[in-house]
Amino acid sequence: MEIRSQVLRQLKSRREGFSLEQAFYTDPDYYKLDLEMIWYRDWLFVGHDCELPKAGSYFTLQIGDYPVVIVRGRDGRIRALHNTCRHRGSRVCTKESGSAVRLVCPYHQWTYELDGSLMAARQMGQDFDKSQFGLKKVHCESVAGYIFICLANEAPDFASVRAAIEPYMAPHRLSEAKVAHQSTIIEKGNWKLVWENNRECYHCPGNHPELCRTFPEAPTVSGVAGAIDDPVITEHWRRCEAANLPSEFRISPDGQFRVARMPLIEGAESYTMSGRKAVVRQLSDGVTIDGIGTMLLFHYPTTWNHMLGDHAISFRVTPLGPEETAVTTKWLVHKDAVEGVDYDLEELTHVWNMTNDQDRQIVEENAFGIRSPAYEPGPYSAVHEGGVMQFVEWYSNFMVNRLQGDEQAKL
Ligand code: 3BY
Ligand code: FES
Ligand code: FE
Repeated sequence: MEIRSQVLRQLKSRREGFSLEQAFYTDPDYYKLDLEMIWYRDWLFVGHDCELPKAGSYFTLQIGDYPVVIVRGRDGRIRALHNTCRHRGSRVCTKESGSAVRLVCPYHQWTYELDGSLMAARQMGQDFDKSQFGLKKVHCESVAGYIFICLANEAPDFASVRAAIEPYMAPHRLSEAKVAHQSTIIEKGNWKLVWENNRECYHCPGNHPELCRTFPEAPTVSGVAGAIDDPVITEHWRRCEAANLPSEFRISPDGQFRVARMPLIEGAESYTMSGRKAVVRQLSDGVTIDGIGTMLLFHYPTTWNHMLGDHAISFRVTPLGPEETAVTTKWLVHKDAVEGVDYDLEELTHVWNMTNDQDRQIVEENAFGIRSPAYEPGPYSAVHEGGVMQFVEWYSNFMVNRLQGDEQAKL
């Protein structure tokens, strides 16, 4: 309990425009509180519809202490289930991904239907009521090819997220795409450092030579302010919207998610060294013009994305510990695009493979320095780090609201 009031006090008296106190980036108890307040309660992006092509396709993941399996049912619906057997609790699905006719626990072979209901349990006696022992359900929603789950008993509203982001994502038809490549890197730093780094491009010129060939370093592109006053951006929106691509910058009232279609550097079509498209086969026929730049979507705390004309890239953040975070990147292309014919895998993935590794090094050095007893919160650049301030603001408000809400609920 003590830790809750300490965090609440610190967040309420935090110095605005400055990074957080050390403990928020290092302390196991603070990390546990992040899990409880955010990760176990809010909507989390986990993967793509197209990764579950048929009934019985599944993938698993771990959120803090919760193992979860995402599976497509015989009815075509995607569901999320707690991956803990209702017999004695063994993990049921042990592989990262696969395909199964039914979900069979490896321990004593209790057998579950793809919707989680218990179908068979050997020798449990006459009176055993199978209907009481199905795998527990996790809230699950799919929007424009993106699967979100929520571990809470009662999930926060998702309809407003869907309504805001679906029109921006839909033209890219990502439910019909395929994952051409994926990578998972481990960054030795708190999940919030991964986000803080993502939310600014102040670090780009000094660290991302490959990305900077095509991605503008302007804070109006990656941040949360000023886009509307930037004539290059507003002209980009006008042109894209005329081609039926929703583009204008939109951020949710609580700051948890944002969509905006932003221009790349003049003449660039894609994140390649040449700036030319990496995939010959257009991702979707919903995109009818060239030069659409990148549709940027972030949704805290799990995902940021780039949707281009020829491909899309999704990023998923998973916390592994107080100072360890996994970042999974997926490159999505047209489902019929053929490697070696329609795209060269090295060309498609090079820029972001390099960028991810550069960001990993930055985050790890950041974490290293923050561990110093000499660390104290430092000032963000008002010009370049508005996006970081916005993330920290969201985090802080979110934690304060939840912590205060819990206190009130107890009264
Ligand atoms: O991936 C991104 O969206 C961010 C924006 C600025 C730095 N990084 C490239
Ligand atoms: Fe799953 Fe026994 S723990 S069948
Ligand atoms: Fe970066």
